[in-house]
Amino acid sequence: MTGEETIKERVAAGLEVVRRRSLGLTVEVLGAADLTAQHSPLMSPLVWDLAHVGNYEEQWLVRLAAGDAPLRPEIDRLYDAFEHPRAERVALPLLPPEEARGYLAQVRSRVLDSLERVRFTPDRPLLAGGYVYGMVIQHEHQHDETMLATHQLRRGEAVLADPAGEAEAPGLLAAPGPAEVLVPEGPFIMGTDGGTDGGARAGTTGSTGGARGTGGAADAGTGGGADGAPRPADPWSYDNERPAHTVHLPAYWIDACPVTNRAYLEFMEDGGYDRPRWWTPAGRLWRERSGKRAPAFWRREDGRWTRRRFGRTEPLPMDEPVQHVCWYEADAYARWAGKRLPTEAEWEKAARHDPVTGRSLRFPWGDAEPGPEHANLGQRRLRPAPAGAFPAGASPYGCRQLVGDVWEWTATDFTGYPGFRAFPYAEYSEVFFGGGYKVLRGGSWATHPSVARATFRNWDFPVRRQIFAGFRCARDAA
Ligand code: AVJ
Ligand code: FE
Repeated sequence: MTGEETIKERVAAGLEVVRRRSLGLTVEVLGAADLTAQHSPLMSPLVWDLAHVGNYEEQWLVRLAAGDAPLRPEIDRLYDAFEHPRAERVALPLLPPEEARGYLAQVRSRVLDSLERVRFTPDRPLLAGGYVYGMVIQHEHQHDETMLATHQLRRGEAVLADPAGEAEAPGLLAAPGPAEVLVPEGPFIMGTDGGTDGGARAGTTGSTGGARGTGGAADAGTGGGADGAPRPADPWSYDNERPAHTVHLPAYWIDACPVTNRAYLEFMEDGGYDRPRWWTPAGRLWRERSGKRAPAFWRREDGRWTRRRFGRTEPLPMDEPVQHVCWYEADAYARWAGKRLPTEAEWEKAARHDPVTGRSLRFPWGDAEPGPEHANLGQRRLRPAPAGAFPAGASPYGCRQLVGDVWEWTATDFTGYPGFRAFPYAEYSEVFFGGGYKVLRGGSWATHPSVARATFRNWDFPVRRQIFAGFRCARDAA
C-alpha cells in the first residue's frame, strides 16, 4: 500500500468518526426546537454549526480539492462566520435540522466519491499529504467542542449521557507527585514545521530545517534530528503553529497540575473577588460590570457549593481542575497564589521539550498517539479527570494533564510566530492576530485527539467563560 492510500484510509475514517460525533450532538439527541433555538447570545444555534461544517466541507473538499461543481452556493453567505455574528444567526433563514442533515450527507457522498481520484500531490500544498482533508476533519471536531459548550449553556433536561463513573479509564485516578516542577534556563524548539520536527539540539538558533510555510507538505526526511533520524511531526498542523523556531527562556517553576476547584474556592473564601490588589485594571472592570463572584455554573445551595453540568446538578467536585473561569479570574488567582500565568512559550516548553535529546515532542508523553492512559480527550467523559491523573501522560519535566482535561489560559496575546505565513486562508487565524485574544493551550476533555497536539494554539477573549478552560500557574525561579 502506498503512503497516499494510507492517508486516504485515515481521511475516510476521520471523516466518519467526526460526523458520528456531530450527529450525536445534534439531530440524534435534540428536537427541532432545541436545535434552532438560541441557548446563549455567545453561541450559534446548534443547527447553524451543523450546516456550517457541511458548507465548509463543500467549499474545501468538493469545490477546491475535487474541483467539482458547487452543490448549494446560495447558502455560502448564511454560513460565513464573518458575515453574521453568533448572536444574530438565529434570525437567519437557516436550513431546518433535517434539511441540514440531508445537505451534510449529500456533501459527504460527493467527497467520498472524489477521494479516490484526488491526488495528494506534493506540488499542490493544499493537497500534499491530504492537508485540506485533515483541516476539514479538525474543523468539524472544533465545532463539536463549541456545540458542547452550547449544550452546557442550554437549560432543560440532560440529553448527553455521561459515561464517567462507568468503566474508569486507566490512569484516571490521581497519583502522588510534586506540586511544581523546575524548568531550567535554556532554549527549546517552539512550534512545528509540519512534516518533521526537529532536530536542532538545544543551543542552536533559527529554524529546525524542515519545510517552512509549505502548508502541510509531508516532507518526512528533510528535518532530521541531530542523529539524522527523521522526526514524526504533525503534517496537518495549522498555519499558526508554524514555523518551528528556537526560544530561550530563563528558569521558571510551573505547576505540575491544573488548579483545582478546591484551590480556587480557597481564593474565593479569602475574599479573592473583593480584593482589588489581585486584579488588573481590566479585570476589575470585568468584575464590576459582570458582578461575577464564582466560576460559571457554580451555585451556592444550603451552604454548599454545587455545579450544574449538562443539565444535572452535583456537589462541587473538589479535586477536579477548575473550569469556566475567564482569563481575568485565572490571572487574579495566580497573583493571589504568589504566582502568575505561564507564558505560551513556558507552557509549550514544559509540555514538549525533552532536555535529554533537545527535541520537542509531539505530545508531553512522546510522539505516540494519545491513548486512554495518557490524557482525557475526545469527549470520552463529560468532565475533566481529577488533578494528578494520568502519570503516564506526564511531560519529560513531570508536568501532568497538559494535554486534555481543561484548556489552559496563558499570559500571551495571540499573534503569529516569526516567519508566519497564512495558509490556506487568512481567516483561520491571521485575522485574529493582535485582536485582544489570549492564547489557550492543551485542549480539554471535549477536544478530539486530532486537535490536541502540544503545538496546537487556541485563542479567545479574556472575558470568555463558556469554553472548557482552566489554568495552571508559574513563577520565576529567582
Ligand atoms: C480556534 C476555536 C478559536 O471556533 O472560532 C472554527 C476554530 N475556526 N471555524 C473558532 C474555528 C473556524 C476557532 N477557534
Ligand atoms: Fe468554522
